[in-house]
Amino acid sequence: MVVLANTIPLLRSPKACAYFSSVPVVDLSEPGAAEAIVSACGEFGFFKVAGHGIPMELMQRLELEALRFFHSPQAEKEKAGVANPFGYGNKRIGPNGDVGWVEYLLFAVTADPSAYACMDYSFRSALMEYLLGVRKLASEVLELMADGLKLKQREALSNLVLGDESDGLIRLNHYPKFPLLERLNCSLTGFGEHTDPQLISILRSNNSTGLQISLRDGSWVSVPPDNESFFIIVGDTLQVLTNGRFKSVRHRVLANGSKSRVSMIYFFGPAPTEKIVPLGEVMGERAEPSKYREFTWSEYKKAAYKTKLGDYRLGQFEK
Ligand code: GA4
Repeated sequence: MVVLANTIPLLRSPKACAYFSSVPVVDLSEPGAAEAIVSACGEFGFFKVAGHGIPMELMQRLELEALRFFHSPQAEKEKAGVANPFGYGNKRIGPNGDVGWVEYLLFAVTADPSAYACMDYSFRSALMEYLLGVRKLASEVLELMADGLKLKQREALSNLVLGDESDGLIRLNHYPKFPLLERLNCSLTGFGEHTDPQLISILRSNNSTGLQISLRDGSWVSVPPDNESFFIIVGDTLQVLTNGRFKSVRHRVLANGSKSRVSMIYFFGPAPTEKIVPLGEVMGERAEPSKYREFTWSEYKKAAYKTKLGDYRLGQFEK
């Protein structure tokens, strides 16, 4: 009864949501990948990556380790420390009252294994290998993106988020089953709608539905799951760097209750002191004025943590 009472604010009546059957898919090993990335980022702020070369075994290992953690006793999980913002979180998202039908682990990415001391050896090593693989993927994607944008320096974007001082985060989300939902013919807000503050986020999930994105016309579509691929989400900072040419995509997760969902998302942010302004080359080509005032990543992050999940965070930085 207590569980139900606590989750009532998260209940949503089912609204038919179209399947997004035309998710742009970019095969990194094929010619034309750079152009396909630029076109998907402009139209949707979202695409799927195939041909990425990351072994399925690496993804599955982390998924199983995460599930083992989330199925351990509550007291064990809480030993990771209550997320503030890092650690183990249960239903509470961020510091400003947002809630969702989700439990998670959130950490800063570092090469120092002691940062993940709350995990046992096999969990930690699966995580660290996964992070290495996804970093390599990020550098490939961002270099192709720079090619597609015709930037002189291919590493202009990847250097921003892969340097020693860069601000990467890893989030492991578990949306538990909730069998009663089917009988109520309802779904639950797993993770409310929002945009990601960083440049890009790379998401991988098990084969369960739930992720939805908002299209340009404001309609919501449900993304067919694909546990062999990665989804790239354009964040606010990349929107600014491209002066709005790329869109940070609003997305959310609705839990259907019949199958548990596990996702892992690596958020690629720049160094705290990095100045964020539209790239000269992107502006030059289009000879347009900057739509945003200059800010540092640490300013943006500080401002973001004062907002609610669904707020339009870029508003404060528009000219
Ligand atoms: C959204 C994207 C990432 O999950 C995250 C989130 C962060 C958090 O959970 O601590 C925030 C949210 C996210 C943006 C606004 C603030 C901060 C919760 C919240 C209400 C880790 C991030 O970087 O920003």
